[in-house]
Amino acid sequence: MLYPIMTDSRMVFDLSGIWDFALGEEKLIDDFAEIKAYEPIAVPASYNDQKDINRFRNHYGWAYYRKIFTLPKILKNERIVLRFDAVTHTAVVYLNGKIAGEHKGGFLPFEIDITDKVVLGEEQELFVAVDNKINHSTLPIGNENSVAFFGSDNPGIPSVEAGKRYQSRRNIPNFDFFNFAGINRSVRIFTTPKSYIDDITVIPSVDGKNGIIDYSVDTVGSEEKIIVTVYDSQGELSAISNGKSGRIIIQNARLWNPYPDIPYLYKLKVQYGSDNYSLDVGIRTVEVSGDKLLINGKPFYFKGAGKHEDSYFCGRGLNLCLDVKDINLLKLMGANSFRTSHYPYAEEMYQLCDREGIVIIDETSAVGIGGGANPYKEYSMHAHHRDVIRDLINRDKNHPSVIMWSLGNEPELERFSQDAYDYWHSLYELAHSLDPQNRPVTVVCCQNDYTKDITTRTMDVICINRYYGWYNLSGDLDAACYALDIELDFWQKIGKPVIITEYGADAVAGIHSNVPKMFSEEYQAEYFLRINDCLDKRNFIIGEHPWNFADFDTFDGCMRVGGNKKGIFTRAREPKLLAHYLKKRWNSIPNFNYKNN
Ligand code: GCB
Repeated sequence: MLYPIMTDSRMVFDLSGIWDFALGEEKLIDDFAEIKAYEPIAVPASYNDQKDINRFRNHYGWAYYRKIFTLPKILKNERIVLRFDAVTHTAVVYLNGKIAGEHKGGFLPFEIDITDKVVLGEEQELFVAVDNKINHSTLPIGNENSVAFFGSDNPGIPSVEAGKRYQSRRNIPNFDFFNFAGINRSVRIFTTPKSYIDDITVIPSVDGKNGIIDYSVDTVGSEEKIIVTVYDSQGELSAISNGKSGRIIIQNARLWNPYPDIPYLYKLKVQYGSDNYSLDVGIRTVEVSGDKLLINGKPFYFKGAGKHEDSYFCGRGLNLCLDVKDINLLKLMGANSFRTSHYPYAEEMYQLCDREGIVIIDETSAVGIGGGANPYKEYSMHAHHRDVIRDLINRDKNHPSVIMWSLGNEPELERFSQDAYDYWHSLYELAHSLDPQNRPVTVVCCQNDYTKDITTRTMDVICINRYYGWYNLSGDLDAACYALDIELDFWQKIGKPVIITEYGADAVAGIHSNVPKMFSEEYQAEYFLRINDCLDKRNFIIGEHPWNFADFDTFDGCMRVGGNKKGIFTRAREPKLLAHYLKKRWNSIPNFNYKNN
């Protein structure tokens, strides 16, 4: 799917602004006339923290957005498309009172062709109903009417049981981040000519000094001719080709390399009839070889963190300023990568990373597939999961910054090991079959009995989240290192590259202790110092992603004090002690050949 841009054939109208808004109930209403009053709300942004009112913060069910707009009559010969970059989690879109489209899944874009549905030059009413409910069919997974993820159900105590029955219906996430909802990303109307470029796919490769771009263009319409031109970063013509698909060879190509090297980008322009579209293309290769992941043929070492889209007031809403700041902080720290834990991020972040040379492990919204039951038999997210993978790859396939796909985070892999294997392997194969660049595929595994988990070891890169010294062997870093070493012996025998995609300790900024006590900044820094010593001894460990880049908001529970505090930075991006240690460490670790066998 192409990102909406303005070209000499395309217009973009941004519908961001203050919209009309009303909170609803569990069920979608039939008649919007029932809504008696609207109040202002900012779009794009989550609605939860825009008003300091409990029913906003902890809302359960549908919410309604309304926007009146007028399109100019000059669009009469154009194709007109309404595009939502992300509505969390389920959306029903109405135009002038009629359903125009529906979408399930809160982190990927969807488009509705409204050419025949809008009246140009007249006021149009756009109405968006948004459902924030999460359950066993959604991604991420929620547990409706169940015990809280971070709570204790105290079974059998009559008063507690009675209290549970008294509780109102609510969202109970099976994951550790706040269920921010609403129109979280941009809403735009864009136009194309009636014959238009529908999609572009590029596959870069390298042949000696030359760069190769294999491309294909999907079009709709009766035009015949397609011209593809490639320009260098100075705007000089590098190569030209004709036709729906082909191979472009760039002599003495400059490669896209991760920061601090140069992430060189070419501009690929496609002309089809009167339609024009242009795309940034980075020439780089990615492959797994033995226990290494190679970028441009060289063993790469991942330095960075798992992140969240999470900020004060906006919730999970688009925050471009914070994206720029976070990438800058990663660069200052000498980092080169992050994982889009635990869902696909806004497209602007990937564009920024293409430009800044930050490597992305691109994750689906499949988090929480577990929690007691056999999710592979008892939950119903299967078909949706396949759709999410298809749409994610379709959206992000051309980004040079995207180096690997993560099918999901911390599913149940141990107790129903064969069911888990069957489920995740069919998705692994799906992802490989869909990705034109055939990047490595993984699923991120939680702390489990790795000897019983038969799935993680079969992924292209093994990604493990480990909390030795925090959730287990708490406060005892000697025992934590001893235990981690035993597990690493196991992975060494598997012979594949391993990334520690999460490890960490909560530290409340400002809590200090002379001896490293849990929750202090000193304990957090000491934790990484000790665990990193273990990682440094193993050549097959090809990356370290502390959890989390910054403190983030999550839902109420007795395990969290004002959010998850495992950040290297606070939620306001102030450094903890850990940030200074990591900055020194990462700035002295090269991108390539950090560990040689
Ligand atoms: C995990 C999860 C992450 C949590 C983290 C924690 O394993 O993947 O979503 O936030 O642990 O801090 O507990």
